[in-house]
Amino acid sequence: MDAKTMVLDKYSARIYKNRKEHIIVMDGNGEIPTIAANARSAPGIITERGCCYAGCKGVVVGPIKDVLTITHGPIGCGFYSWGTRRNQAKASKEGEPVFVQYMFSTDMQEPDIVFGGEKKLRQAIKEAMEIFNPKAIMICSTCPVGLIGDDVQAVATETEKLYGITCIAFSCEGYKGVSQSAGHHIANNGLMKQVIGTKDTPIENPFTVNILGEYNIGGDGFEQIRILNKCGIDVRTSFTGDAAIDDLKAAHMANLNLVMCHRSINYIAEMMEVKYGIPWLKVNFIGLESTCNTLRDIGKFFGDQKLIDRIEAVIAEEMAEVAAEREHYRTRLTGKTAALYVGGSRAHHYQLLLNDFGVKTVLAGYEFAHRDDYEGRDVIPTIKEDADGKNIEHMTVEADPEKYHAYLTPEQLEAVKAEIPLSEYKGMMHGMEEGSLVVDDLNHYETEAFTRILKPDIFFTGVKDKYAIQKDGTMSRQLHSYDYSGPYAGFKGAMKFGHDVVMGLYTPCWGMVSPPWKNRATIEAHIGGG
Ligand code: CFM
Repeated sequence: MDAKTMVLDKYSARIYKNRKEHIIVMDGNGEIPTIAANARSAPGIITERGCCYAGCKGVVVGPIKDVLTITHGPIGCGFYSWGTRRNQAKASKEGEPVFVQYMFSTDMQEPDIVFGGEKKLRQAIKEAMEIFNPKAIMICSTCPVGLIGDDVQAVATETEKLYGITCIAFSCEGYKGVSQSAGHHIANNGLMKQVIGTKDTPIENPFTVNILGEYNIGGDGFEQIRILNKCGIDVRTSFTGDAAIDDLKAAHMANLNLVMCHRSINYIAEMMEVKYGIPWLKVNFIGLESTCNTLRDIGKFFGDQKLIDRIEAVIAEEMAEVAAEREHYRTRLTGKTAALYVGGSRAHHYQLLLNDFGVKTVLAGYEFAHRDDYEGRDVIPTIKEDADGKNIEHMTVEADPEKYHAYLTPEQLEAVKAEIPLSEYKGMMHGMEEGSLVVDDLNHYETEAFTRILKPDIFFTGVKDKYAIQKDGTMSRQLHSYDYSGPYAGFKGAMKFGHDVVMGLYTPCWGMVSPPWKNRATIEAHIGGG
């Protein structure tokens, strides 16, 4: 029996039918198979996914450093999303605030649910203004806010008038959608409508870019900016790691958008392409080869010989600097196998970094990716505008010309066809080896089962499943937070990653672990009596 059948075999007929579409064995014939993705998790299954609020506040809005973000809801949502993502930030200049270390919440209680929470929200904003006097406030709603119908948008409009600051409310209640993904979309629409393009700061360098989908986890963004600056490329802002609100406002004044994490931000990339004519390039700074390819792509895009030469010089210098260390890790890691299960882009990016060290990926999966992240396809920008041209909505449609025509006005269609190259995106499945597994929305049972069957040397995943895997005797590292380490991006980051993996794998403990469930009962049941 193959691994997929062995794992599915334990399910009831209904769940079997559902899950078999989410688990793909790559057959290596060059064809990209279809996978079921972005669908509701089967009820009762222990999924590793997060919620819409996590995608909006935790991922996109939270890292903006000088914006005060208030979680409107009961205290748990704010508390548990506090500080865990390790998105780093440093003050733009002395005296500028950094709010990412804080957690602000309205701490809704039962009476607020019964009588409405808007009063408490207004009070929280008043306090925030008095104590911190921020340039901008963002309000992120959690489940009960939508259920009781608090008008957070009205409170935001009122706040803007009252205090003369930017205030944006996001209706990102946790229950919306099937995962974090809906929250990314809501956050992207909010930033596009109310932030990007609201301030003009002309560029000084013809090679000025934004990095979209870079959240500076463990300082990844710092390393990317270091490399780009060394090549003579200016970074206006990243979205949204270490981002300042004024830079985000002026993000429309850049020559190119680099898209690191496509899943969380493709909406903004496409909307900026349509609205401001800024093309975007899918990039990857995770892995040595990938970083070199990315820099060369940027050089090709600008087509400037001096820039191209400088990029080649930087690549030569940086690669020479890491050569000996890379070899040290490579000899210790070649032939090892890995499983990767992360959110919506890292299971792809990290396969390429592992390749640099000779590590083969036997299983890769995403929590909330859409089919294009797995399969790759043309993603077509579509916009809708209201009378004053402000209400831009985004929809991702598959490469179907009929649908495409339906969403664009004829003039927009002509503009896109004539001037804007449709950006193509290759998904994770391209390049995955025959026999390797691709699993969407991998759940707790499947994590344990695949670990035992495939016996990977390392399982890269997150905090929810890491410790179960380690107790079973397999090393696990968190690819979301980097386990207090990082950066892992760029040249220096790749070395840090190699160091951490070698250190973890060569710890002799893995063969000595004896999990409690192997030699004693972990559940006690009492039958009858009482
Ligand atoms: Fe993009 Fe991310 Fe990811 Fe993501 Fe995330 Fe993350 Fe992730 Mo955790 S934005 S999709 S929602 S690369 S928080 S920095 S590690 S699941 S693979």
